[in-house]
Amino acid sequence: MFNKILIANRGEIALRVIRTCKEMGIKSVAVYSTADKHSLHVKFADEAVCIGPPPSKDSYLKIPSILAAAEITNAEAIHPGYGFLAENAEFSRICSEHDLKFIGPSPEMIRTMGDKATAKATMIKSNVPVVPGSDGIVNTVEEAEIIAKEIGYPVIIKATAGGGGRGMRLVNEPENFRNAYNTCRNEAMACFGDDGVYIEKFILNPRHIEIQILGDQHGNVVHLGERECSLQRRHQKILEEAPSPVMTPEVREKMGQAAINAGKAINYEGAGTVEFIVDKDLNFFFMEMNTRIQVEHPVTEEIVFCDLVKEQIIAAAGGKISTKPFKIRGHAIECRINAEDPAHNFRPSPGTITSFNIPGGRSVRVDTHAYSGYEIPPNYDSMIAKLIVSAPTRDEAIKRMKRALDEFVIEGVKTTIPYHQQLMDDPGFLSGDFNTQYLEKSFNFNPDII
Ligand code: MV4
Repeated sequence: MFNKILIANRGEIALRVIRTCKEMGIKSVAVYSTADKHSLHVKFADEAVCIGPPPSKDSYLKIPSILAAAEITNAEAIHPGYGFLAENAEFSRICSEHDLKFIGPSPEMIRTMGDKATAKATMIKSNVPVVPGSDGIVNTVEEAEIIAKEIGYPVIIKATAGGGGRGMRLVNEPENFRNAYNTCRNEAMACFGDDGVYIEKFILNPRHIEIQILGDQHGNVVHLGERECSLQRRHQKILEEAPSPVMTPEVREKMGQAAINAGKAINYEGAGTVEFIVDKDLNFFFMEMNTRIQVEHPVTEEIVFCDLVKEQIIAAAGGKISTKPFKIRGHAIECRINAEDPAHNFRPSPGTITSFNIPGGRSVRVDTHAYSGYEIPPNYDSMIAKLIVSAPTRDEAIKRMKRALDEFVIEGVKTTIPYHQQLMDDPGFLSGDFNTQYLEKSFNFNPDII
């Protein structure tokens, strides 16, 4: 096992990794930009190294500075968290070249899943259901147009280098196809330096359900059930829960096996997530695989009683992941608390937190790097806390979440707490009858009833 791990990240996820390191008896090294000097991840790590000024490109994305921090502290492994360098194949490669274990998959695994057309082709070979469409990237507009006509409109054009909602174009009718195709390719070239695109049938109003998997160097791949992630705005998840309110044991078994096949196809190592879009008849189709620990991993932890970061570290050290069949017990919900103003189109609200009261009580978990007096820098993601509750049933979890949201007091900055409070009373949310379009199309936040 490692003696010392450097965490190449900031905020709540850096603190989350430090906590598991402590419980495993592993020393932790935090890195921080000058803007994060007073963050809790810096205070609670065994050592901390400043790696540069506030802009991410000069600090958390600056590979030479991170390697230097690992070298001077004698760290043996690097945990990348999520975002920043977590899915950077070059970083994974450079770490191993410097005798540092990257806690995550190999460069090849990251590359295969990072190129969405390659990922889809890999899934087809492994019997994972995919959305009907082109056989990989298309070469000419003529070929693309024929495929669109065959699968039938509406179709979606996706950049192979995109993902997470970036580089996509919806086409409702044949007249608009050529224009959309050219625009999509040009934007893909400008954004990613790769203009490869592929075509898919557009699935109307799908749900987003993802399966958590774990893999190790001994060929074990297990799944830990699903997370319901349909409640999003502009491809940003707002609330996640597990299990999904629409899941059945039969579909879970099938989706779980598909996710295991996906992981086995690339000898996956560590924690990964296989994302599916799901139609109203519960047909599911592979979308993307995320080769990292995700923001919403705690809802899985709370219902399967497993520390996913611990499993990541064990897998990276060459150990065996827990393969005992996981049992799902109860229901967990996570609300993302962002320093944003929901009354003004979620505009970021950085600044000093003048008062911070964290909820507590039974089965309430708050993952945060913030505290009373903490100054939220304007340079990074606006998520300042994750509030996770669990209970035997979904109804009880919702009641507990309402209670916990009422106890969560944050003053000095605007937050998404009032938005979540209204969501907890929303009939669509309460019934579980929602999809990826629900928050933007059907749920109306009323800023006057806070
Ligand atoms: C789709 C789709 C409908 N049909 N593909 C958006 C993010 C990326 N992971 C894939 N996305 C979608 N792909 C087909 N063939 C609808 C979406 C989509 C979506 C997916 C998951 C969660 C939220 C979403 C919001 C809008 C569109």
